[in-house]
Amino acid sequence: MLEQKLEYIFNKFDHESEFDSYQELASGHINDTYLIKTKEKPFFVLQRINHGVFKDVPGLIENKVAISRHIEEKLKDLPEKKRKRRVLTFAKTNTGESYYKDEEGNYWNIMYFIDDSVTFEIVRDQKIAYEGGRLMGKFLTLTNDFNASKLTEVIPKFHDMSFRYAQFEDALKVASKERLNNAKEQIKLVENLKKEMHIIQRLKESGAIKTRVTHNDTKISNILFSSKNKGLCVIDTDTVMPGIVHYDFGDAIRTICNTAAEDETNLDLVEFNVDFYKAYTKGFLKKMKPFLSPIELEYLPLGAKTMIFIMGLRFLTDYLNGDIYYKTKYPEHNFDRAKNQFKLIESFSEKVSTLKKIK
Ligand code: GN1
Ligand code: MG
Repeated sequence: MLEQKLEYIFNKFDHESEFDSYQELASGHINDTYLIKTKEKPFFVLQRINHGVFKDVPGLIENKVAISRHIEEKLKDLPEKKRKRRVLTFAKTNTGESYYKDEEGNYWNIMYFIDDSVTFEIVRDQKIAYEGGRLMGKFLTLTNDFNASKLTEVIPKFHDMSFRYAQFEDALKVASKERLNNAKEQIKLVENLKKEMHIIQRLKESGAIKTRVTHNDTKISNILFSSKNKGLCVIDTDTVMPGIVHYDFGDAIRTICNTAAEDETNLDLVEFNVDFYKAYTKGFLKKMKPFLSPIELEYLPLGAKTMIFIMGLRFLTDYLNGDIYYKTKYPEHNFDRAKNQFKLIESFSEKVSTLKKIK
């Protein structure tokens, strides 16, 4: 049934390929993503965009197509084959659109699958952290001259701390007694960190930190590596929109420096890895340093803490709301994710004086 549906959607796109089979790529929390295997390569990635979460899907697709084109133009000196491994290429529908809207109102888009590549959920090797940083830094340098105000804000206030606190405070009012009671400790922590967790936002609002094109979902699983572990291509550009460098630096650090997966329930395994922070930062700044002001640089460590925190806050909020936003695999999944992120903050805080020396 699903197979037939996917084949039907796949054939709405202009790629001259024949559908063979599919495989679900289940690591995302919002959209549905499938690898489409064809009779002859290339393979494709077919994605159903969650339009409950993303209210302006055409705007989202326009954003990512425009960013891909911009990067492609920057890489035009590379041979085509190589270039197509460094930037996402989207296929158009048979009628020339960048997305297909099906009879049920679902939006679909297709990318060419970048073959012979790997992704990671957890980093075990410093070189991966370095390469991840280099690639993210490169992504930001290549998009640095793109006018961010031309991008649709696909989720308004996505990383806005006051907005996320307001959602949390609303969730406290509707949460079940049981969940409120379970999360007592975490709720207290959120309240205690309120002032510190607004520092970066205040700097943004005052103009001290500039707005630029950012990816906004730079977790390690959104970085594609070659089979030789070289950073290849930044993927999942759904949330590309105006932001600040701390969002992308911080969200990558959140996953790269966590010694466990974001939903690991054994919190003894969750530690902040300083060596990976060093390696990521080295790779990132190799590309990005010339584009950063002293104040942007100075606040990178707090940016990391802020992004770990905001994800913990959002998972906790969703838990209190009764799991209405993220995909979950079991009832306490969001709560486990929140506890995991807050444990990472604790470990980060123990090591912060070392991190501040890394520039
Ligand atoms: C969501 O769907 P996915 O996995 O690409 C979320 C990100 C979070 C991430 C946590 C639109 O991303 O903000 O960092 O989960 N995306 C949205 O893993 O909310
Ligand atoms: Mg994403």
